[in-house]
Amino acid sequence: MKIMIAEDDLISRRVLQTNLMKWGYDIDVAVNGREAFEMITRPSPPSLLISDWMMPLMDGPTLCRAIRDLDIARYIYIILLTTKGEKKDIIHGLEAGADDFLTKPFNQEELKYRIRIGERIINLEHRILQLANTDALTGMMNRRAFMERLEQEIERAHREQTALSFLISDIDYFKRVNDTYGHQVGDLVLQCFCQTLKEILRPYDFLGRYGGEEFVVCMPGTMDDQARSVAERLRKAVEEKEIIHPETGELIAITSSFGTATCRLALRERTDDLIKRADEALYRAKEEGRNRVVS
Ligand code: GH3
Ligand code: MG
Ligand code: MG
Ligand code: MG
Ligand code: MG
Repeated sequence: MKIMIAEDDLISRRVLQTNLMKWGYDIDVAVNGREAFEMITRPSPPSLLISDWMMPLMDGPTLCRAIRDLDIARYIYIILLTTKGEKKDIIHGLEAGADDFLTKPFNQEELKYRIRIGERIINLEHRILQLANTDALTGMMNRRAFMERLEQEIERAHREQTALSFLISDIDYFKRVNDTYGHQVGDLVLQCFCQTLKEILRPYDFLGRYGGEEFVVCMPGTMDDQARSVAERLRKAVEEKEIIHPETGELIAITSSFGTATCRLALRERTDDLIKRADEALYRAKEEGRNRVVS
């Protein structure tokens, strides 16, 4: 876990640095509030901040408030260090968004265990986010998380005028798989299907489970021809994949259909319309006989 120290006093900073290193943490150091704030807005911010109250340029409570006003994905747990032990100061610090505080001079062992409390909360948050965003069966992004990310990517595509394609895939006659082999084997087939897609996708493409046996892929920076060829590679990989029945050893063959659509930048196309076009293409792929890609 990465901890940031924001402290203008050299001696206090050194003591904190030494102890945090001894306790095994990664450390970022800032010598005043403004520097701390700037570092926090950069990529890979710390999970926990230990901040002095009195600092030049920006004091601890102001730093707290500025961090809480930021739109960042992860919560930063803040411990304020203060010589101000009075109730009204403590309330002021907590009001500004601090999670905890220690009155200087403080016991280093106490700090160690207060950091532990912060770690527990951060880990819980991490776990909750993971559960909220992940599909339990496949481990992929669930529909909600995917849609959130897709919205962001479409916004970016419009802002930067870069291509973006989207595809939706649906396993053909999946109900038969369930009917023939049972729901548990159906689940396994879903996992294999998803894994097959994932292996072929490029690092910047992202995959989500849209519904039962429907998966969606966002391909940033991808034009329509490229999107079709990605979909075609996925289709072929699924067709060629040999899924082995875990008990009987039988080979279970599946195919899948794909609809692709490329975002219409000139029309400032919205997410709903892009999905609708891909969905209509998928519908045609089914109509035209399945195991194919339609755009
Ligand atoms: P089509 O080619 O038209 O797509 O036919 P299909 O049978 O795949 O279509 P349909 O959408 O009618 O059936 C999808 C089936 O997927 C029905 C549902 O029971 C099954 N299903 C949805 N979610 C799960 C799941 O999590 N596990 C399993 N085993 N089956 C699921
Ligand atoms: Mg100070
Ligand atoms: Mg169907
Ligand atoms: Mg289906
Ligand atoms: Mg379906």
